[in-house]
Amino acid sequence: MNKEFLWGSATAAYQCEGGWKEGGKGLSNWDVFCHSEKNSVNPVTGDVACDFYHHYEEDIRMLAEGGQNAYRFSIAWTRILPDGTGRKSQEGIDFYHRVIDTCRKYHVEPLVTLYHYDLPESIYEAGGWENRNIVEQFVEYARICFEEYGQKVNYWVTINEPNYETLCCYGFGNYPPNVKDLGRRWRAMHHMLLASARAVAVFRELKLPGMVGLVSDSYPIAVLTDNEAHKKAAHMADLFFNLCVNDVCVKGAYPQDFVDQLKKDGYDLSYMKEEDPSIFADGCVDYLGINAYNRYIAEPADGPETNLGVNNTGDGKKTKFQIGNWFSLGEDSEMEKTPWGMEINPRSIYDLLMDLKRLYPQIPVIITENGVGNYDEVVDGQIHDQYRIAYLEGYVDWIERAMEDGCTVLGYFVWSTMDVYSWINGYKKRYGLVYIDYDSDDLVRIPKDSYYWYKNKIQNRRKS
Ligand code: BGP
Repeated sequence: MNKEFLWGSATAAYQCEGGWKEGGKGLSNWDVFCHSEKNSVNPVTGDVACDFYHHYEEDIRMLAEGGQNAYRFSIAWTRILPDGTGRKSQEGIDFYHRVIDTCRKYHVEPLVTLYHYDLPESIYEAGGWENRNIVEQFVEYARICFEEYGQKVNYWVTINEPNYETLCCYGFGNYPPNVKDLGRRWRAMHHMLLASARAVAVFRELKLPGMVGLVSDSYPIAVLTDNEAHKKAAHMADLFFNLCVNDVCVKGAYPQDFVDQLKKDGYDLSYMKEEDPSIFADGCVDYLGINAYNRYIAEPADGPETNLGVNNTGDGKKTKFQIGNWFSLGEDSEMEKTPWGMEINPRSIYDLLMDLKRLYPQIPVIITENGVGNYDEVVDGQIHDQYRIAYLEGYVDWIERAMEDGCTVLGYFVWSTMDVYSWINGYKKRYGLVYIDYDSDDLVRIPKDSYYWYKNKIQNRRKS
């Protein structure tokens, strides 16, 4: 097993693969959503995306030439099981064998995510994550992947971001099924956590080498006023954004005050079954994957009203976010923000890592995503993305300080390897170390300045 620090970058199937109807693939809910009228904010699709389906060798080679020794990607459930369950597709299975073998050929460690937002359409139609049947359906899919690739993959992720995904699906309403109903959200998230825990148990049963984790979008929570009401709000925000996922997959149980608050809010929790605590306890992760993008400033809620504003467009406009009776989100006006209102605050990743060390001292962490989306420009065939370099430099620097202060971090992945489809902002919001010229016939790849910066950084770190 690779004991070297993992310096890599990440993508997800729907966002980069394209080939939406190739290789025997079935339709996912994102394929259908992007072709529907509901997709009005950002009326483009991932039908072709970066065409990683045909360019994977080039993309992995470029990643390796950029000094990286690890690549995080996700498997499309619909390539393995086109209908979600039952019939397997050998063509789809073979595709990921080729991707993993290509990683190995270039001495790149694959970190494989089983589920990154794209659900088989038939499962989605039957209620998706709200329907408890999905737990065993996910296990069926996970088992196939573990059995197929388990001897050549050392790092697995069951599920990407149960928190943020369900917030988008059932809170902001900007991901399918596009509703605003937090009760349905908590239910869907519960099933995701159960599915993950059951898949972890299967992984152990198969006695495979390697480690299995879950990727959690986690946020340092800060207050600008240090009084009791603000501290209470910070704790509620921590429950809402972090602890409701991280405690379950690391400690095997929800925080009691989280469940108490859901009861107080009057949610029907009958979907929490008697056997669930033992499923959670048997499915704790080997490591926690952390997607780190943002810090939140907590303030007391100004009443029972819930307001789930979101900036979908990158126009710099402010939006209100409040969970009635829990907390509301404020803003630190001193801090620089991206056009989407995300705070740029490298030090916050240090605070987050120190918090995780305090809460879960036994669990190693991998930073599975960190990066900044922007409108990049090509000037004389080059992309001078100094803002991205400054961002990444700051975050890497603070991660290294956290490691010096005792945090166990096994790896760091930039989001993203190349420009990819952004869920709400399509192809305008770019995160890649490599630029994709979407107007060119063969989707030409151009390394950005940040790609070379990252290469140097990794080389210097290896020497020291
Ligand atoms: C994370 C997702 C990624 C990626 C990233 C950037 O939450 O795991 O898939 O999309 O966010 O998000 P966006 O493209 O919406 O800015």
